[in-house]
Amino acid sequence: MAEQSDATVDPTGPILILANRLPFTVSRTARGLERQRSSGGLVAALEPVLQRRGGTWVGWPGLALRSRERLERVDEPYDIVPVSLTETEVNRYYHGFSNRTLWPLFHSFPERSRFDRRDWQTYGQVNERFAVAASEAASGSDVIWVHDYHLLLCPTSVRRLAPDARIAFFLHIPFPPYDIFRLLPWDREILRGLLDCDLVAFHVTGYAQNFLDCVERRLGARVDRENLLVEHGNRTVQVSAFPIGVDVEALEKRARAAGPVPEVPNERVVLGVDRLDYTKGISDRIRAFERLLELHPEHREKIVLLQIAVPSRSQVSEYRALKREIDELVGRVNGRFATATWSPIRYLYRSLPIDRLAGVYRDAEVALVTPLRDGMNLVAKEYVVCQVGDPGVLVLSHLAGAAETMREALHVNPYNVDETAEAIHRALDMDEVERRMRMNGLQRRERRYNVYAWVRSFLETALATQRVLRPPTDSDFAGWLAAFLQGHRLALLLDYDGTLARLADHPSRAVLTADMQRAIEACDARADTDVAIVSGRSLEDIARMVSLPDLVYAGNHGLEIEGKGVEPFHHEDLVHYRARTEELARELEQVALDGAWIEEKGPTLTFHYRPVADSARRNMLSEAARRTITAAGYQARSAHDALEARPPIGWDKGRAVLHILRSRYGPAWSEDVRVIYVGDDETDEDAFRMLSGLGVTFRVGSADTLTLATRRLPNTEAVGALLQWIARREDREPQAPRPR
Ligand code: ADQ
Repeated sequence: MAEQSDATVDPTGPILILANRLPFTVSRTARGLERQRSSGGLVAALEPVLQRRGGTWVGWPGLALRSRERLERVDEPYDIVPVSLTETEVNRYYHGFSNRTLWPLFHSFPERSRFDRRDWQTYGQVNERFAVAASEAASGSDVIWVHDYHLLLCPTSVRRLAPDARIAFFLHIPFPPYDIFRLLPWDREILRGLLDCDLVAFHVTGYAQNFLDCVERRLGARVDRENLLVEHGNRTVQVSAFPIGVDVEALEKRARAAGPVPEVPNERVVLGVDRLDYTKGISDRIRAFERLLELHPEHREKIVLLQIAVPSRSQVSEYRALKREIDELVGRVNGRFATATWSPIRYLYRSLPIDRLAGVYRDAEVALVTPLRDGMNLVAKEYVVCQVGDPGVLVLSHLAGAAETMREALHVNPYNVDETAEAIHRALDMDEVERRMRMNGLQRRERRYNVYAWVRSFLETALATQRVLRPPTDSDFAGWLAAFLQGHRLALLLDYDGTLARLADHPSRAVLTADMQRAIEACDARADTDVAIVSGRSLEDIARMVSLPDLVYAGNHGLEIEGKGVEPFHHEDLVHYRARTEELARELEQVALDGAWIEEKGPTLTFHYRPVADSARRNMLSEAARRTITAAGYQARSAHDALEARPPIGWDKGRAVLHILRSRYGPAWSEDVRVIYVGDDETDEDAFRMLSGLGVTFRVGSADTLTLATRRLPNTEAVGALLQWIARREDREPQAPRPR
């Protein structure tokens, strides 16, 4: 990264920022609405970009605007779009889902997380509202940049409203490991929301890897871990890590300019600065300080823990309880060690203006930044850049994102009170040479990668030409399947249309390529592999299309099954329904207009509307067909540009798969045989559900609909490659059980 300290981003088009809050806080006073500019580094970094490129900031003003109140543009060089929220919305979306569900869960405190369906619904509605406001304001924007955990679903709505927009997301808090994220009842919806972006970014690579784990395991999405890419629908999403920085020059200037600060006592200062939040580890820090005074009495009366805590989220009961806990702890430690002239802890429960804070940072000999979990932690960085005099020492939790880059700090496990106490002792005793070496290293890095560099590198990546995930290769297949298949017999179950053969205008034209046919044959020719084709076509039709006599075939979604090694099966109600289905076909002729047509398959039929040119007309005809099908008591299932009408028999591809496996391998099949199922449409979901946890299932195609399949494959070519790998792979023979 080139060293640059100003906000140079090549100016081209405007950008749109979408964040929970506007860059200022609005309050209602006797004089009307007043706004106070946010002093945070994020606003300071983004404003110059908006100034150069033009743009819009969409966010909640922090209070419910009354009907006639307006937020006038004052001196911002960009547009402000306030999103108004009602009190209930603020409670459910902000205090509720954002701060009581996502915040604790993402910080790995699942026991504090509350899962409330109504909060979730409001969260969705409010996210939609933000997205509508953004898409109305976005025209001409180069990129829509969505911030943080309040707006995880926004990208989906923005993508729907502005399909060609470049959407990028940055998460300011950690992205938790799979085991924790998985606890969220709406985890898959959140992942899909994020994948509607072009770029999804985090502070550190650990969070990016967690995200990749989750999309791979919960959505079956294909990921490239080396290049941090995810395939979603027909797009490739870039995942990335950009550790946020601070406005180094401005802070340094403040630290130099600040005079003596009244908050700083005469003793040597050990400093804690945080929002009052249970993730920040304030209680454990106080306990560690207490332990230090026990273990090293020589520090008594010479040092003070200056803890400055900004009130935060006091509407949430956990935060009020935490406030009480800290008050009591401070009282206890002070009561225990205080002398006539000295108290060990000075505790300020308030915010300090940034100029004063810079002076406090400058004068503290040790900073204790010991969160139990933190996305990055800016206090660690602010402390470092304000060390303009005799350098102090940073004690840093290894559970803060900042620990990934701030290597010269003294790292501690914040839960380990003894270790933290010893680290404070070491910091207080450290000689100047070591302190200078460590602080110089930390400062150099923060200068190089300041908040402007952060914005610049984020936008460069967001605007870069998009990369495409390469098709899956043998090494992917081996990674997914080799250990699973090792030494076992394989039942390979394959759908036909859209899986083995590309979809065509007419079913008769959806033919197998010669390569695909050879690959299927080669799989079945292996002594350890049996292939079955499971299709919605009639049994006779599917057997003719594949033309490999040794396979098992299931036609009509498994209502009829025949082939080598299985008990032939024809559902007992078939005869009864055949006549009824013919009747339904005649009724459907009424709506088979403009080229739509009916494929009769004996007991089932398919209404094809692909040839209907006009899309409004298509919708109308398919809806009319759906009504006719359901009125006849049949199930209407969507297929590719078609509707399947199935008699109301409790039978589907899942049941068919079970029949094949049981009749071929016996009731203990799930122990003896490995199962792979590959399919491309909604009717295959029944098979994925049946095999969930029992086999490996693949959903083929670029549709980004939710699937129960284990993994996704992009197209029939990828299926061909998979089958070739299965046919060719080396595998040891099934092992005989070891003698006891
Ligand atoms: P926060 O959880 O708010 O941010 P942090 O990064 O530490 O945590 O930022 C806190 C900010 O508040 C700092 O700029 C600090 O100066 C200021 N502050 C704290 N106490 C103060 C006080 N008493 N008076 C005045 N100012 C005070 C979230 C994530 C972090 C991530 C940031 C940025 O939780 O992990 O680093 O976003 O992405």
